[in-house]
Amino acid sequence: MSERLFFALVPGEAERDAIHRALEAAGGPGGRPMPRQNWHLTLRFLGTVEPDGRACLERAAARIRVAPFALTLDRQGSWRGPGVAWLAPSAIPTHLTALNAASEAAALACGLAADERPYRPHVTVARKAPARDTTELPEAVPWKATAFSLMASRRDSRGAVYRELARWPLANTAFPA
Ligand code: 2AM
Repeated sequence: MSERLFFALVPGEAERDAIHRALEAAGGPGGRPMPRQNWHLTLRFLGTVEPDGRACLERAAARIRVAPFALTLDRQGSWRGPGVAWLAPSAIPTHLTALNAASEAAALACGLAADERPYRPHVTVARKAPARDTTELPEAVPWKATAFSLMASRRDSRGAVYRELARWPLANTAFPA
């Protein structure tokens, strides 16, 4: 059965608590809030993938070597058209860029089309949100990225439901000491 897939960083409970606090300090996410369990930072959207494609992506992901890294969500804003309210890092760590590039390479190696759009790392916190200028978050969110995940997305009557299919630890060597 085909599935809609994406690679993502999945926040731990500490990060989720920090996102929650940051949203409270900022006066709420606006619009239709994304439920806490849905928060994530997409590394590469993969679209609809058949089981063979998923197996290929999992093999390719298992070969990705990027060390763990820290990032800080310190900005909030929205995209007018889709009404997406988001939190984002103002400084994009080189390791996040590397992980996006490695995800792109995995997608291409598995026969998916290239993603031509610039990578804009963000955590969607609401949909149908009113337009707002990009501003600094009153409380920044520290995030320790120690793993990345393959996620499946489907819609039910309440909106998007995400499921983690696989997770790989971040490590820059095949056999960490
Ligand atoms: P969004 O939160 O900004 O909408 C699962 O749907 C994840 O993949 C979400 O983080 C979503 O980003 C992203 N996504 C969904 N459709 C996409 C598309 N066509 N191109 C890029 N990213 C997409």
